[in-house]
Amino acid sequence: MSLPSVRARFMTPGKSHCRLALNAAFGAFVLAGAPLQADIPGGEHWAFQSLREVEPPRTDCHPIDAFIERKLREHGLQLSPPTDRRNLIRRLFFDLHGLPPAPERVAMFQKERTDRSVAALIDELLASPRYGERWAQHWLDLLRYADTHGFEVNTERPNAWPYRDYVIRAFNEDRPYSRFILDQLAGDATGEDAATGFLVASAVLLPGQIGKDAASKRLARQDALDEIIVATGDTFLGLSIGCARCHDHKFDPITARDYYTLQAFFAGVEYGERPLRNPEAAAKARVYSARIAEIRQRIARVKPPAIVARTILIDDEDAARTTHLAPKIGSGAKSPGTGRGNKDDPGGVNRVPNLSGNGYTWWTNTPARDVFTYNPGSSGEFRVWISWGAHGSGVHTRDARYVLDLDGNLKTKDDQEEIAKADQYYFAGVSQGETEKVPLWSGFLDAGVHQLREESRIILRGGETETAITADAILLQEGAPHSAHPVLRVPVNPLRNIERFRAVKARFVRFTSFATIDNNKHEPCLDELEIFQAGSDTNVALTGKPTSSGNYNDPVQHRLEHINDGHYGNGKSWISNEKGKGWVEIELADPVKIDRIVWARDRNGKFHDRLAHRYQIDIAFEPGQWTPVASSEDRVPYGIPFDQANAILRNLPPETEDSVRADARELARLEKELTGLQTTQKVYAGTFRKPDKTFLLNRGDAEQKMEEVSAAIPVVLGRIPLAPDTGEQERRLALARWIGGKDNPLTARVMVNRVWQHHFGRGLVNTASDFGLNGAPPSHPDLLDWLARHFIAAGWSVKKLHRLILTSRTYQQASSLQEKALALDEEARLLWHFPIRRLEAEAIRDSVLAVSGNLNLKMGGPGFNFFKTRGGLSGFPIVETFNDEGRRRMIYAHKVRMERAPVFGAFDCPDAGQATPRRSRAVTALQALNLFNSRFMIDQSEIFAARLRKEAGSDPAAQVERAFQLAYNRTPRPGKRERCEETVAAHGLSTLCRAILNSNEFIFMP
Ligand SMILES: [Ca+2]
Ligand SMILES: [Ca+2]
Ligand SMILES: [Ca+2]
Repeated sequence: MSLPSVRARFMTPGKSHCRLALNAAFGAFVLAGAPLQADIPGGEHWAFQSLREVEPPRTDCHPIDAFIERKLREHGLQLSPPTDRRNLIRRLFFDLHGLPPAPERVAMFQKERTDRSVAALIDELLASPRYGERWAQHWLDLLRYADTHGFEVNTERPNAWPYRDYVIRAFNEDRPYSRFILDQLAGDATGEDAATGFLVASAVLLPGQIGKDAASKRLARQDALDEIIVATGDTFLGLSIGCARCHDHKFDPITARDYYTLQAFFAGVEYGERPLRNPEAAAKARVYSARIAEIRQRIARVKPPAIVARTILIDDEDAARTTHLAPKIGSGAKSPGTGRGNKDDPGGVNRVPNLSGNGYTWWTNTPARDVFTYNPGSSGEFRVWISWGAHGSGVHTRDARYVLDLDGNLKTKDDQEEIAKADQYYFAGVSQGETEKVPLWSGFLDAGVHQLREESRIILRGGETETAITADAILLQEGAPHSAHPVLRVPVNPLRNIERFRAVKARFVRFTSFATIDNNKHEPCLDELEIFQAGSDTNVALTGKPTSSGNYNDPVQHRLEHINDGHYGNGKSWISNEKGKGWVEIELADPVKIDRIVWARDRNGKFHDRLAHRYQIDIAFEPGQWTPVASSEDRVPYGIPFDQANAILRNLPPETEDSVRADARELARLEKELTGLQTTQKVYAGTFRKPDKTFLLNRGDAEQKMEEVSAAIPVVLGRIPLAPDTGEQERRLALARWIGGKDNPLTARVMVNRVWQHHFGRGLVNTASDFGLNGAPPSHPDLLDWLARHFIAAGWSVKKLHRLILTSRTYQQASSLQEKALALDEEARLLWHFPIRRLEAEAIRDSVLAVSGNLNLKMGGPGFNFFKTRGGLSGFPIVETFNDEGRRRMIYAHKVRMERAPVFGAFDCPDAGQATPRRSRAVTALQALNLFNSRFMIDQSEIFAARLRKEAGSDPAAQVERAFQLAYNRTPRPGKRERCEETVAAHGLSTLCRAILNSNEFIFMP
């Protein structure tokens, strides 16, 4: 486009001289004064000259009005009168928040009637987080921000959103614009990792999509760098530098050499993901960790309760104690992670660690079919805990049956008792919400206390619903009738294991190993077996006589007599002669009451192998009359992550002091928070390495290298001192400081123009991202320079710039039409009225949700879905109904590149294919149709109607009044109310709501 379209129109014959005057005003505009680089052809272009020191033409009014009115007067025009208070507050809300005001806020504002109340309203709006959400969208448009990689495969870019959140935060915090630039070009140096998402916001070919040959890789690299250069030039400088990739720029004094010297600033930038550093979270995590350590110390003083229970843990893979009745279909392997039900879940105050072994087994579910039995093989009274595999896929049965068969004969049924029913969609004890779609361990569900015989079995029986049924570990425990959880001891460890039991008179003590760690790779080793007289620290083993099942062949270090020689460590230990197995026994000198046994692999801590992890300790008074006193059965299996403090808390007896319980709750809370803080969020952002050498390329061809160049800014704009070997980060810092420097002629002009454009619908320069020779000349060059200087002087504060513009009469004037002005300046570039305009897609959708009363104001994080897939090849089935997450503001939608959002995409919503400095506002029939007929609008109309019934009662007149107040902030005009009431009577309230939400008045900014 060569000239503003308004000018083209004025060139048509038969127009008055006034139009020609206006034409001249917007014509080629060359500044007087010394150009920066007058010797370069094109260097005299206005935008390359320093900002001029201009003063407002008058000082008795708002400076902006002074500039605007002068130009209007030159054309015999004037500002329109102020708009009314209702329009003004609606205009400000839509402009700054993209949302309508609440009727109550409007009523208050209408009462105030002072300029001070307008200023206060502007401050209020700028202070709200809704402001950042609205204005960040304008910035993201420039960046072609999306949550997919683009090109044909268009895969998901799941960690792009931290950049979007950074932009929102930066606007809300009123981060100085110069700092905003620094963050985005070199956030790795300013502590804002996410901000460098700027560099890599464009579509990019993933490694697998690039040809394997070196030439293809070089071309792809050039393309990727080109995107960064184009974004930097367009966004910050309003310069289309990308045009100089192959040849010197056609219009602007930007040479191909300039292009490549600029490329050298980015020669070490790669597209990719990296961890998002968060210094605030890290500091918080340190405080939490210290408090957690403190509480843990207090808790550790609480003595763990004595264990007296027989415990039997049977995993679904325990072939010796289970029976398959139907052929299994598959297994659910443990999902990585430390969260609930994940592989390394260490347990918490309210749950045991993950005891599911390798995962779960599953079968096809047939109602009432028995698929599996657990065979505990022990008689006695046990509390039974069951578990299963949970999975959010929705195929697991919702009512698996657990049946105790007392005589173990499955043919006899009259002895069968159903002891539990499990919803295998969920964790134990959970019955609503969503479940992750991965294999998870359910945790234990209490199936009650039952009397078992040695031959008793527990049957897993098909539920009534769904297509799969799963089995995982069960646990039986004696003597824990009131416990909310199985009481499990710490896993064995090589250093020290303590066994406490009720005092019992003994003459023989035997330690038997059934299995050693590492799959029985070695024979078991004990460095000392200590046996303590009840209530004392006297080790009575020292005077006893050892025997064993067999001894390892090493007469120096590993000898039988080392088992009770009083010396610790590998060199003074006993080892059996059988891999995994073996027993060692001590006959005490005299029968004595004992209550504690302590054993270890190597108390010196050097050796970890040979550890017996499945074992039993028996005592006897008469030879051969063995009674077990301790075993590994009630320990958490070796190798499972285990949290001792939580285990203590979990098993606190009822008489525990309140302070300990309070500590327990506090600990649980802090640990949860800490996990959140320590979860490393990744961000798709610039990643940085040693820069490549940069060469001037002949015709942009990566295969035609010419001479090497080093980083430099375009010659027409001057030069910055930079050694050729400047480091990667320092290069970007230097570039960012030059762009955000107060002497840069383009940066401030370009930004104030963007802000102006979003307030008035059109910039002072009509081509917001092209300030070059081919761009449009400014309509008000003095005002532009004055604003740019003011912006810099006010510390690059965007909020102050908003305040300045919004407090002007120019902004607050009515949008009414003046005939003469319309004939002369149809597009109101002179601003003789406030140009009304249709809201953007985001503001329409957000406003519909707000008026219906169900807008979810949750900020930040991964986006919600408009499509059923988050990326991939074409074919994106659309989401039609939205849950709470989908009722967030549209800026939080997961944006699929090159795929317009359903319904709202028709409202000129950019598809992130290219930068969109200014949205077109075409009005098409498709928009109206889309909007009117969409499921979303039908749903919202019903929700809106429900809100009206709730807030206005059943009186149709009151409903209509409330509807108008919510949607339009006004009362229906005379006669209109009756017609609306008729609509309600004939077609229902939601039909009226739908008409209102589709009306022009609703979707236009007044
Ligand atoms: Ca298992
Ligand atoms: Ca039976
Ligand atoms: Ca020893």
